[in-house]
Amino acid sequence: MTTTLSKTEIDNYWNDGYLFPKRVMSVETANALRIELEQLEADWLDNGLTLPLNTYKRINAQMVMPIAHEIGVMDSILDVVEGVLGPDIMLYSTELLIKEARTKNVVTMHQDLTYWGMGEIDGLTTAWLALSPATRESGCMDFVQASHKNPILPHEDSFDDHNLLSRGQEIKVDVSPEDRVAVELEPGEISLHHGLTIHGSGPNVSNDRRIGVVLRYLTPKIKKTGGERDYAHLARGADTDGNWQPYLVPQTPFAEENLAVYTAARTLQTSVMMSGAKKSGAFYDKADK
Ligand SMILES: O=C(O)CCC(=O)C(=O)O
Repeated sequence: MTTTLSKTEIDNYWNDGYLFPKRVMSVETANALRIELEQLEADWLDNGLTLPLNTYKRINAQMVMPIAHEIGVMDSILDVVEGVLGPDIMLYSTELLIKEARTKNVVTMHQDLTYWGMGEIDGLTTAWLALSPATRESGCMDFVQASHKNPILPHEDSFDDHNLLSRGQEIKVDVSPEDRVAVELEPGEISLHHGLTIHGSGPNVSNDRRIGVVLRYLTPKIKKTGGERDYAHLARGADTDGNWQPYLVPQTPFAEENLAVYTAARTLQTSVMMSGAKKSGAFYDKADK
């Protein structure tokens, strides 16, 4: 499948701070991935993992779940990403952002780069792949057009139980309903968004799970400020700068050696992500999300 972006699509990304929908696989392939993922969830829900299964799904799933790494390095997705980041691409994280049917979990409006210790950069983009229909009813994302032209704006932490974000952070800006662009996607389609684009999503009031595979990509030039080198996998091209440590690519789910790297990355990222937070503790440790 050819998914290279046209000049117009690339211009749209930089003007709007997002681009969608872009088909990167057939509906059949997306359905097959969903079945594989759901089998893995069934196999591992109660299988003696140290942390709740949802924690591994929520962040850095690419380090411990082969399917999450394999989706992150799919050529059809990297072709799209190359249009905005260029030929050298690192996979930083795969997050399986699943909202179960008829549940209240939301993602408040925020800018991704707020707590990531990377500054206000253009060299990070997120590809959000739908493995089930992402609709207004199922709690698809909303984007605010051209909001990536802002710096990082003030955010407030709520630590709300129904918020899927690490600190329940919400941007301190009123976003009116007319300024929200609903990112409806069919299985096998992706959206792309810039790290400063204001976005969020509502609850899933539908009768199906909303399954998003959230892929974070960086150029190798990006460097985290301070601290130890974080982990990222060279997905395409060359690592020109050595700012990131490679992680061991998982061959089987939750292998001991992969879990060790997962724990190291979690410790390192928690210290950056939770810096200055009023509540302490590791992030994404709830069993129900
Ligand atoms: O999946 C969602 O509803 C929100 C995802 C999100 O915040 C992101 O991809 O940065």
